[in-house]
Amino acid sequence: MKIEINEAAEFLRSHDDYLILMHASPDGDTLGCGYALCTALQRMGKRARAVCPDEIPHRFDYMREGVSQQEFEHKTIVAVDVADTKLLGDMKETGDKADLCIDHHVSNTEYAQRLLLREHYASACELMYEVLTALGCEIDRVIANCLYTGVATDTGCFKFSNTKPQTHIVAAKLMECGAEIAPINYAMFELKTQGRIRLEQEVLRNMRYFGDGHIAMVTVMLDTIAGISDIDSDDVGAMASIPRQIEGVDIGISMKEKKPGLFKASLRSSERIDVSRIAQSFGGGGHARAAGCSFTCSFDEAVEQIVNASCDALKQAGII
Ligand SMILES: [Mn+2]
Repeated sequence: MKIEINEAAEFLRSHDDYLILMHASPDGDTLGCGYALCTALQRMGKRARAVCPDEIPHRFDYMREGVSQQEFEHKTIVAVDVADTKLLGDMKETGDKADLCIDHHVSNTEYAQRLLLREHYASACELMYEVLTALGCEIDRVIANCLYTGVATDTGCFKFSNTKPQTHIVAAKLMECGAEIAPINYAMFELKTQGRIRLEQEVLRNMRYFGDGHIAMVTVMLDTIAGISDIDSDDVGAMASIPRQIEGVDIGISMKEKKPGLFKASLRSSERIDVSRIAQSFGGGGHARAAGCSFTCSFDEAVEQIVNASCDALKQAGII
C-alpha cells in the first residue's frame, strides 16, 4: 500500500522497537537515511537499531555519532533506500516482513506493507528530511550530516542530472541546520586509500571498449582485489563511475566478480541511454543513468550478454 509523508510520520510516531534495514554494499544515502531515522527515533524515546548486511566502510563512521547501541527484540521493520529485498543479502527474509519502506527507486518492488515512494527525488535522504520534519524532529548537526551525505552522494555532489532545484533547497536547509559540508564532501568525493589508488591503476590498465567506443568496460576480478590490501567494497563500487568519464562513452560498465561464476554489472550512462532498461532485461534494476544486474555464468558469457544488450540500446537510440 502506498502512503504519504504524514501517514509515514504517524506510523513512526505510533510504533516502537524499530529495526531499520539499510541495503547491502551500503552507500551514503541508505546509511544517511538509516542513521538519521535511528537517531531521531531514539531521541523520541523509542528503541531503534539500524543494521546493514555488509560491513560499513569507516569513512561513514561519523554518521553513528547520534546513535546509542540498544539491545531489544524488534517489533517494527523499516527499510530505507531499499528498492528490493534482494538488496538485503542475508537479511532478505527480514526485509520481506517490512512494515514500512521509505524509498526513491522507480524499480521499488512494493514488498513492504506500507511504501512511501518519491521516485523523482534524487535521494532517499531528501524524503527522510521531509518525514523527520513532519515528525516534528529537530534537525541538528548530527542528523543534518547524515541527510546531507545521502543527498550529496546520490547526486555525485550535485553533478548528476537527477539533481533538482529542490535537492539544492534541501541541501541549503541542511547547511542551515549545521551540516558540515566541507569535511563530508572531502571524505566522500576526494579522499582515497592507497589501496583504492592501486585498484584504479589495475582497472585503468584493463579498460576495454565496445560499440565503436560508445561502451567502455572495467573489470574487477576477485584475484585483483586479493592482491591489494586496504580496499573495501565501497572502493570497488567506485570503479563504476570511471568508464563514463571517457569522452564519447554513452554506456559505462563495471563488471565485478562477486564469487566464481557470479558477476555484478554496474551500468552508468549518458543522457542518451536509459540503462535501467538494460538492467531490468537481466532481472536487475536501478535508475535511468545508474543501474545494475547480475550474471550467473562464465565471465566471457556475462561480458557478451551485457555488451550485446548495450549495443542494442545504442542502435535503438540511433547512436551506432
Ligand atoms: Mn538512494
